[in-house]
Amino acid sequence: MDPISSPSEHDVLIVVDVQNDFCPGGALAVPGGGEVATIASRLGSRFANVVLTQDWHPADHKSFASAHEGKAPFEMTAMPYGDQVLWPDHCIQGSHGAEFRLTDATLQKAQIVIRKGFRPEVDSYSAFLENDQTTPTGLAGYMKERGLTRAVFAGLALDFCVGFSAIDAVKLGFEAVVVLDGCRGIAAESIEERLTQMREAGVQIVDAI
Ligand code: VGL
Ligand code: ZN
Repeated sequence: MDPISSPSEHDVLIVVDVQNDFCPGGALAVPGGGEVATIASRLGSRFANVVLTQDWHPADHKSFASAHEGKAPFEMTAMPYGDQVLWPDHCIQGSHGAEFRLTDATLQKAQIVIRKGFRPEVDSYSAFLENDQTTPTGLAGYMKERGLTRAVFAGLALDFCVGFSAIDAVKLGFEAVVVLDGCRGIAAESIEERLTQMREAGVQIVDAI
């Protein structure tokens, strides 16, 4: 069954990190990020199950360049779990930038909000596993318990949180679909890299329209 036009009760729409800081005017603005809310809303109206993720960092989070002396945003650093991009301060817990930029319809439809990136020492792109590749967010258990077997993704950013979420979904035994026109990405190079990795992992990439 086509998950976009007629999702089943086993499908879940996962709306990734559609928050003020990832939209124009925000601290880590994704080009065109503000356009995602409308498409997420339209998609969400067709789904019985909607989950939101929310990037949710403490002010001293180690993924922030400001936490590393002499480092600037978008430089790299080595974390105990591997290489890590350093970001501008963004999505700080309780801040305006961390609030959702979604329609009321989507917010009301959401059944659970998975917050991630709240451990100061570990970043978390994927909605399932933090960047150490071992700490679970709880989403896989939630989906299993609810009989949700296929995850359909829209949101921000395609090359980071959406991409790694979809790849992890497949690794964890779910089907994964990314709605390309329901996503926006940070940079052309990382978008290409992630699209290739997603295709290799067996993620289905579709358009909503
Ligand atoms: C994200 C970078 C840092 C994302 C979150 O939502 O894609 N990217 N934190
Ligand atoms: Zn973040």
